[in-house]
Amino acid sequence: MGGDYSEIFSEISELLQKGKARDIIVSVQKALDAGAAPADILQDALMSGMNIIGGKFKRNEVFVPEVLIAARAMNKATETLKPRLAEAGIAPVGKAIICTVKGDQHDIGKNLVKMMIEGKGIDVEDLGVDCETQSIVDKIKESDAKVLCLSALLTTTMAVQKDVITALVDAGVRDKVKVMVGGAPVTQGFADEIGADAYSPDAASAAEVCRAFYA
Ligand code: B1M
Repeated sequence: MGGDYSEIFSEISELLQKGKARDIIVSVQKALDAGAAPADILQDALMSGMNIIGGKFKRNEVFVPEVLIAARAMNKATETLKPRLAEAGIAPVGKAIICTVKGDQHDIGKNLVKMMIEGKGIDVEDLGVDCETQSIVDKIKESDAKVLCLSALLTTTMAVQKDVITALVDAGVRDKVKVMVGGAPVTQGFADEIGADAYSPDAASAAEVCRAFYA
């Protein structure tokens, strides 16, 4: 540990931006073999590459197809990191449910949050993206999950997090679960306003906050 990984990190970032899913797995493995910390690969190679793509997307320098193949490469790379990010040997302490809300297709952040929560020894059921509010409520009714994690990446879909909480109240199951919200446009203030139990700005703190509900 503690070596200079800047060259391999920029290689990974470049491969992510080009959407080279197969090559990126090889490079991530190379970085791991060289002793780079999984959390640094995630932050300084993958997330930084995704931020560059995000900036280009915003400036109309790249378009949805390019972002999609980059996202696919990101998901492949994080799958490679998953076993190394998880804390080994912890028996499951309970169950959580995660999804991206209705109208929202973004899943990279959700997948990272899921991975980090699993790393805390919690079983996570993933309902996917663009998840119907009613199906979330139905799942909560039948499940013994203690925490519901809602991700939203669009200013339009963050409002759906509130709809889910309202639907849980209407169905009489609001007290069954703690609701944690997150995603780039979401803030602590918004979480308070909609009556969520918790907010987290990133995947690592989401895992900490989620784990605390099982204390
Ligand atoms: Co979209 N997109 N996108 N996009 N996209 C953003 C979000 C945007 C900011 C880009 C921009 O304009 N700069 C913008 C939103 C603007 C806004 O609403 N304020 C935007 C837009 C406008 C759109 C479309 C409307 C574009 C269009 O079609 N015209 C469209 C909407 C589709 C839909 O969902 N209905 C769209 C589509 C897409 C793609 C499909 C092409 C692709 C998604 C592919 C996929 O996810 N499989 C995509 C992508 C990749 C992005 C950017 C570039 C990257 C998002 C990402 O994955 N970041 C994004 C710009 C950006 O963020 N730089 C952008 C990396 C990820 C690790 O971070 O998801 O923030 P993030 O997750 C973090 C935290 O937020 C937090 O932890 C994670 C890790 O630390 N977190 C939680 C997330 N969920 C949490 C839950 C928690 C706790 C923490 O508790 C439950």
